[in-house]
Amino acid sequence: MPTGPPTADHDEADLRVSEPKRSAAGVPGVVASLRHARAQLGPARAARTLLAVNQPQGFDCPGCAWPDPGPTAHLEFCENGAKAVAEEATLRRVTPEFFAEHPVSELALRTDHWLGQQGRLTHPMLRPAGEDHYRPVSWDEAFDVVAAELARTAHPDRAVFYTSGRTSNEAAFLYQLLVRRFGTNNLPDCSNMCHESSGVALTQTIGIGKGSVTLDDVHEAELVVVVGQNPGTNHPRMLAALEQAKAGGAVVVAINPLHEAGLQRFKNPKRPRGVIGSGTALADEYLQIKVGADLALFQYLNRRLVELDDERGDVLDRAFLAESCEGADELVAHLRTLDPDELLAATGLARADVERVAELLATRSRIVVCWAMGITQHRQAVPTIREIVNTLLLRGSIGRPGAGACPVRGHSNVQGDRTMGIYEKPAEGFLKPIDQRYQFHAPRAHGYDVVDCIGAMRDGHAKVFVALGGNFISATPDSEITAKAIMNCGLTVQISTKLSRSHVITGEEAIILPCLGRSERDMPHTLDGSEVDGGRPQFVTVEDSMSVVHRSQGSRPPASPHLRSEPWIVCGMAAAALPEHPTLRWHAWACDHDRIRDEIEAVIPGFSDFNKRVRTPDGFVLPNGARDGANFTTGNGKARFSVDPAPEWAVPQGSFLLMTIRTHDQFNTTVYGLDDHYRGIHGERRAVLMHADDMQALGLVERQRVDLVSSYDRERVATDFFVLPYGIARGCVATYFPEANVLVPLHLKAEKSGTPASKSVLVSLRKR
Ligand SMILES: Nc1nc2c(c(=O)[nH]1)N[C@H]1C(S)=C(S)[C@@H](COP(=O)(O)OP(=O)(O)OC[C@H]3O[C@@H](n4cnc5c(=O)[nH]c(N)nc54)[C@H](O)[C@@H]3O)O[C@H]1N2
Ligand SMILES: Nc1nc2c(c(=O)[nH]1)N[C@H]1C(S)=C(S)[C@@H](COP(=O)(O)OP(=O)(O)OC[C@H]3O[C@@H](n4cnc5c(=O)[nH]c(N)nc54)[C@H](O)[C@@H]3O)O[C@H]1N2
Ligand SMILES: [Mo]
Repeated sequence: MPTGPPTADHDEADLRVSEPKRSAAGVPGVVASLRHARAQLGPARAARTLLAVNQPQGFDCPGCAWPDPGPTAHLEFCENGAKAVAEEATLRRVTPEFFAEHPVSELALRTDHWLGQQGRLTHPMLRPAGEDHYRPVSWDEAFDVVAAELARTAHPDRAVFYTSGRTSNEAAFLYQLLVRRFGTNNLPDCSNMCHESSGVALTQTIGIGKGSVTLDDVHEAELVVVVGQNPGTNHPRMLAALEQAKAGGAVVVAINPLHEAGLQRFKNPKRPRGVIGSGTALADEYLQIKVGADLALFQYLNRRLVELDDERGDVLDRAFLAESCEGADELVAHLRTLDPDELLAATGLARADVERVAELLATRSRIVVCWAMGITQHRQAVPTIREIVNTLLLRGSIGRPGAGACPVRGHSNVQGDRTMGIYEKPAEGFLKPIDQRYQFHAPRAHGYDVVDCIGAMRDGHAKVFVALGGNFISATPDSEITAKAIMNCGLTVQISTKLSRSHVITGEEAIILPCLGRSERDMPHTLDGSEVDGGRPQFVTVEDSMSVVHRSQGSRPPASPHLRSEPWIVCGMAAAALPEHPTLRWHAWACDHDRIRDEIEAVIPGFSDFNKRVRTPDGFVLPNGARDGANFTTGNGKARFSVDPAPEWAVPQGSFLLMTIRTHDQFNTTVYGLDDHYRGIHGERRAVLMHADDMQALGLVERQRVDLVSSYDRERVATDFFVLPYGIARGCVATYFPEANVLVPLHLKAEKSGTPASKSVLVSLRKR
C-alpha cells in the first residue's frame, strides 16, 4: 500500500496561466458558483438549495465561520459557500456497488480531487481485517464492531477521537461526553492545526481564547488590519464588512506576502454598482511582507508607537493601561532595547511603507486586527499574536466599540466545538459540572492533540482512531508518517458525508458511518432505527467566529435513507460501547435535539434558556469579558502585555521559506477543481509560486518541473511541481495544501500551541 499521496490523476496537468486578478467577487464569482452548483445539482435544485443558505429558518453555510449580518439580509451566500453547499448536495453517490467495484488498494492511488468527486456516501460500510473491499453493514453491526474494539483496548488512552469543525454543537457535546465517560481526554481536533495558536495567545493575554469583536465593531472601525488572511477566497462575506467599514471612513491595511485579489478590490455581487462598476478599493496600504516576519513587523510597529508617544504624549492610552492592563512598563522597556533596523530588515519591507502604517496605528483609535492561517501556522505564531495584542492594548483598542482582536475562524463550527468541550486539555471548570451532573469522574490527565496522537499511533500507543468528520489523513502534516500511523491502528472509524482519502488509508479494520449534511432534513430516529412517530424535523446549532450561537436546519431530502444525524450516530456508538448509566440517556438524546440542548444548558455557562433563545431569528451571543467592556477574565481583571524576544532565525542560503496555502477551488482537503482563479493559475494544483529574481538566480524558467525538498531530521520530497514567477516576497515560495503536506515534519510546530508550522517550512528546489 502506498503511503504518500498520489501526485496526479490521469486527467490532470493541463496548466494554463493568466494575469492574477485585481478584484474579488462580482459577476465572475456569482457565475462560477452557479455553474458549479448546476453541475452537481441541476438548475432547479441549485436555485432552491442556495436560497436556503444562512436564512433564519435555513441551514448555516458550511463554507466558513464568518458571522451573518442578521435576519434582514437575504441571499447571504458567496461563491465559495455555494461551492461548499453544492459539493454536499451533489447528486453523485458512493454506493455499496461502488465499493464492490473498487478495491481499497486501487482507491488509495486516487487524488483527493478524484475521491471527492465520486459523491455522497450512502451506507454504513465495513472493511474487515485482511480484505480489500468495503461491504455494507447494518448500523447495529457497525456499532458492535466499534464497541468490541474499544472494549479490547488495554486502557482508554489507547483510543483517539478526532473532530472536525463542521460538527454541530449537539453532536460535539455528546461526543466529548462519550469520550470522557469512556475515560480519556484524547480529543484532538482540526483546531489544533488551525487557530490553536490564537486560542493560546488570547487566553494568556485577554483571558479568553476567542476574538473580542462583533460584526458591528468591524463596521464601525477606523482602521482594519488584515494580516495573514486571504478573505477573497476563504471568507468572501468578510469583504462586504470591509466595504461597509470603508464606507464609514475606515482605512484598511493588508499585510501579506502575496497581492491577494480579494484584498485589493471588491465588487459586491449584492449591489448593482458592484456587479457593473469597478467595485470598492479595499486595502489602502499593502505591506508585502516576507513569510514568517510578522513578529518582527509588530515589534517594529509597537516600538514606533512608544517613540511617537515620546514625541507627542498622546499615542499610548495611559488611562486604559493603568486601569485595565498589567506589564506595560516592562513591554515599553523591552521594546526600547530592540534594534529597529534589524526588525525592519527581517520583514523585507521599505521603511517609508511601514512608517505610514505606524502613523495610522498612532492616530486612529478604533482599531480591529483580523488574522488567520498566515499568522497561526508559523513556529512563532503564539508570540506573534501576543505582539498583535500588545499593539491593540497600547492603543486601548480592545473591549471598546469598533475595536479589538478578530481571529477569523475557518470551519463553520470550530469555535462551537471548543465551547462544547472538544479539547484535549479541558479546564477543571469545564469538567466539574460534568462530574456533578453525570455522576462519574471525568479524566483529568491531558490527552493527545493532533500531532501527539500521530506520534502515539505510529509508536503503537494508540490503536483505535475515530473521526467525527474531517479528512485526517490529508489534513495532517508528514503525510507518509501519518499514513503509517493510521495503518498501525486496529480499527479506524470515519463519520463522514463524502468519500475521502481517510476512508482508503485505514487501520486493519475500517468502518464508514455516513451522516446527514447541513443542508438535509433531519427526521428523528430512535436508536433501533425506526423513525419517531409524529416526530418533527430537528435542527442543530453552531457558533460563529464572533460567538453568536444560532440554529441550522436543513430541508433537502437526505442523500440516502440510511443516513443518520451526527448526534444519533454518537448516541449509537455510546449506547453500544459504554456500560449503562442512569444519567447518560443516549436513547432519549438520539431522537430529540432539544433534550441535548437542555444538557448543554445545564453544564456550559452562557446557554441559559438555550432552546428558547436559539429559536429567535438572530440567535444569541455568548458572554465574552474582553469584548463586553474590557472585563478581562485573566484572574485579576487585567489584560496582560507580553514580552517576547526578537525573532532570531534566518533562512539559510539556498533555502526558501514555503507557505502551504489554499486555492480558490478547494475547501481544505476537498478539492472542487484544479483552478486558482484569482491567482490566474488554471488546470493544475502542483504549482510553486516564486519571485522572478529568485528563479533567475537558480536558473529556473517558467513552468520548469522541480521537486520540493525539505531537509530536517531526514529528507522529505514532494515530487513534480511547476515553477511559476509570481509577485511574492523574495526568499519565499508558496504552494498548495494538501499536496505539500509530505514536506512538513511532524516535529515542526508552533511553540506553545503545537500547531503544525505548515507555513514555515524550509525547502530547496531540485530540478527534475
Ligand atoms: N473557500 C474556502 N474557504 C475556506 C477554506 C477553504 O479551504 N476554502 N478553509 C477554511 C478554513 S478551515 C480556514 S482555517 C480558513 C483559512 O483562511 P486563510 O488563512 O485565508 O487561508 P490560507 O489559504 O491558508 O491563506 C493564508 C493567507 O496568509 C498569507 N500568509 C502566509 N504566510 C504568511 C505570513 O507569514 N505572514 C503574512 N502576513 N501572511 C501570510 C497567504 O499569502 C494567504 O493569503 O478558511 C476557511 N474558509
Ligand atoms: N499544509 C497545510 N495543512 C493544513 C492547513 C494548511 O493551511 N496547510 N490547514 C489546516 C486547517 S486550518 C484545518 S481546519 C485542517 C482541516 O482538517 P479537516 O477538518 O480534517 O479536513 P476537511 O478537509 O475540512 O474535511 C473534509 C471532510 O469532512 C467530511 N465532512 C464534510 N461535511 C461533513 C459533515 O457535515 N459531517 C461530517 N461528519 N463530515 C463532514 C467530508 O467527508 C470531507 O471529506 O487542515 C489543516 N491542514
Ligand atoms: Mo482551519
